[in-house]
Parts: sequence; C-alpha cells; structure tokens
Amino acid sequence: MTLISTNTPTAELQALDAAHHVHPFTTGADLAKKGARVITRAEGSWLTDSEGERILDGMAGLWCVNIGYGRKELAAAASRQMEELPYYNTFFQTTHVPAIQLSARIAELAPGNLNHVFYASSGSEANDTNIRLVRTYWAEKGQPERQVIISRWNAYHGSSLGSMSLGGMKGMHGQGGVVPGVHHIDQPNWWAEGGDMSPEEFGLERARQLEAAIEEIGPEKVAAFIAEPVQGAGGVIIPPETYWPEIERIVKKYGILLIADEVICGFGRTGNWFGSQTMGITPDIMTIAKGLSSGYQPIGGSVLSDEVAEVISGTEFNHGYTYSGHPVACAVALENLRILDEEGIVEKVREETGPYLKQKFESLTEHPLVGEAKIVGFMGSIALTPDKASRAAFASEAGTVGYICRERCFANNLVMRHVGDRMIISPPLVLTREEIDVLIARAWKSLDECHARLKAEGLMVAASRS
Ligand code: PXG
Repeated sequence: MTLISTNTPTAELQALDAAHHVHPFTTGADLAKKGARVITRAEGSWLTDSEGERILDGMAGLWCVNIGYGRKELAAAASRQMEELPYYNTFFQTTHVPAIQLSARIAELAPGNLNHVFYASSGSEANDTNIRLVRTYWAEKGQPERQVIISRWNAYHGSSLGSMSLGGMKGMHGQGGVVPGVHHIDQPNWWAEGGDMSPEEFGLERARQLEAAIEEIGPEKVAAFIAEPVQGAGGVIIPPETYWPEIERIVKKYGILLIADEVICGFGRTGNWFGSQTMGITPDIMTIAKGLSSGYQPIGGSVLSDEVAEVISGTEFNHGYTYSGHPVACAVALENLRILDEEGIVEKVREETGPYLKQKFESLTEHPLVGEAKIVGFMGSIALTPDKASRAAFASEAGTVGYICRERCFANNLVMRHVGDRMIISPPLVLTREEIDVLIARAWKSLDECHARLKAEGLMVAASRS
C-alpha cells in the first residue's frame, strides 16, 4: 500500500485518488483532466487545499457545516462518547442517553407538535424511512390504498433509490429507474418558468397543480406531499409568497400528510430553526440531517407529529438502520445544537449577518450578467442571463455558462456552485461581515471574468423563447 499524508505532493494524491476512488457526481473524464482538489484542513469558513491555497467556503461543505469548521467542542464530545459507549443500537426496546437527550432537544426546538424522532444516518435514509412510514401510517388507519406521494420536478430528496424517486431530477431517474407510486408536479421557479405571469399568480398556479394532481390520481390514493420549504440543490428556488399558503390549504382540504424536507433549510439556514417556520407551514413530518450535526457526524432523521407517532406506534414498524441513533453522532449533534443556541447563531442570521448578506448579495443584480438575486437567511442564488429584461436563458446548453462561472469562482478561491445557469451560495452561518465582503468581491470578480469570456466566445446569446 502506498503510504500518503497531507504533505504528499498534490499530483501524487490526485493520481492515487483517480485510480481507486469513485466520486459522486463527477465524471472520470473531468478527474483525468485535472484531478480533484485535495482539501487538507478547515477553520471557521475557510478551507485549505494541498497547495496551501485558502478558499472561502460559500457552500458550507454541502450545505451542512452550519457552525463552521474546527470546533474542538464537537471533537471532545465525540471522544468522550467513544470512550463511554462507542456503539449500541436502538432496536428491540433498547436505548441510550445521547439518543434520549437529542430526541428531547429536537422536540423542544421543532415547531408545533413535532415531538418524536426516528433516526437515520443521512437525509436519503430519512426520506426512505418517510416513504415506508407514511404508507404504514395510512395502512394502520385502515386506508392501505393511500400509497402515492406527490413531489415536484427539480426537487432533491437524496440519492438512494427511494429518496431519489421522490426527488425530481430527471438525470437521476434515468440511471437505474424509480420506485412506483411517486407523482411529480411542477416547481415554483418563477424566473425560469413564470412566463408572463406575476410571481403571485404563478405561485398560485403552481400550488394548484397539487390539487389537480390529487383529483386526477384520486384523493383516496394519495398519502403525502413532500417538498423542501426552499429548494436547495435545485438552485435555491424561493417560492413566491402565494405558494405555501395555497399548498397548506390543499393539503388540509384533502387530509394528506405534509412532509417538509428540512435537510438543508433546518438548523438556522433560513434565519429560523426550521424553514417551515420561515415559510409559515405546519408539516406532519420533517426530514432532518446536515446542519443537525453541522456535518461533523453523519446523522439524520424524521421528526414526527404526535398524531403520526401515535398511529405508527400502534404496530411494530419493521424498519431501522444499524446506526439509527448512533451514540457518537447523537452526542456530537447535541453539542452542535448547544453551540447554535448559546452563541445565538440562528438569531444572528435572522437579524444581523443575514440582512447584511442580503443587501450585498442583491447588489449583484447590478452586474450585467445577473438577472435576479434571491436570498433567504444564508441560502441564495443568482440567475445568469444574456438579457435581463426578458429573463432569457442562454442559447448554449443549460449549465454551460454556470460551469464557466463556477470555474472562475474556483480559480478565485471561492466555493460557489452552479445549478444549470444559476449560481448558488449556502455559507457557514458563522460567516462574518468582513467575510461576506470577501465573498461578494470574489463573486463579482468571477462574474466579470465569466462575462469577458462569454463575450470573447460569442456566448452572450439568448435562446429563442419557446
Ligand atoms: N433532502 C435534501 C433537501 C437534500 O438537500 C438530501 C435530502 C439527502 O441527504 P444526504 O444526507 O443523503 O445527502 C439532501 C442532500 C448539491 C448536493 O450538490 C445536495 C445534497 C447532497 C449532495 C449534494 O447541491 N443534498
């Protein structure tokens, strides 16, 4: 075996990586072309790579490092728990202190009557749980024909077969197929799909697709509607204000369960503990992961209302993962929640740094490439366009321009992702005002460089409107 360390030359690390490591969402051709960037350390909101470059992490890892990197308290919590009880399961009527304590704490933080947690190690697993859970719920209520879960195109709910089927990413559905019983309606993305409607009209139109779908499928067959309060991986799509109230009306009218996928929105991202609070909705189930432990340990779960938990407890739910409620992950999550709370990080996002970031981020619309800039709390996106007035897409294949922009960000030591031709940010919630200024300056510079390249290559061309 080749022994390596963070001091091994980058090219050697990259070659060994490309030889043996299969990466998610990465093509072999891209890896062969220039290798993967090797991240060696991180502190606060800053990453260091194997070349010694310092990179501002505008994505908090994958939307998850809410309290920032390098918090020794979490390492200490993990170490303490590993020494005391490194593992025990929560199956067959056993439990342990970290799982008890974390469940009670989540019940305190979660809105309304969401008081019960079923654990998983990721958002994907938690959403797989939700599929089985809502179907079991209806079977227990004597309505086993309620099987269909309605979701949205361009939603992201995970990568496992079940959660990916809930998601609405066509490129994922095409690889390996989907599970039956999921129906997709259109997303509330006004910029790209709103046509001549006002955002308010469009929000209603998209919400009412839920009612039409329920009627078409047959209300007696529909189990649940699942949605992210704000779509994340789909490009940070903040719905028009009319959308969520109308969805709630429809869900209540037909008595179907509402699952809010809070994997990204939860734990402060939108300026409240949960995105459901920001959007004013009352779900029956919330999916949680990511910010629950700030990514320091893999942990996720489904938070259930009193009513859902009571119905499920009427049977033995034959479901669970070896690591459901893993004691080390629970101990680390608890410490993370303590820091988020005691350091007032969620309030800061709502009242101080969030409004500051919003003001700076929205100023990006003054850039010639930027059509709209939308942000809630610490998750935001900008739409790149060759023509702001008509909200035109580029004539080039979707994502071409976004990719060029992302490459410029990368070169300027800013992690800012692209989704198609939208650029997105989701920085650590501890980002300071000074760091916000750096983020905006680097984004602006990258946009300038991208714009220059588009002009030079004749890519500032609008697609014809279909
Ligand atoms: N729900 C939502 C809303 C998510 O964003 C999941 C579920 C699945 O969680 P796990 O822990 O199984 O990954 C997610 C994950 C991206 C990106 O590039 C987004 C996610 C994961 C990886 C990449 O935007 N979201």
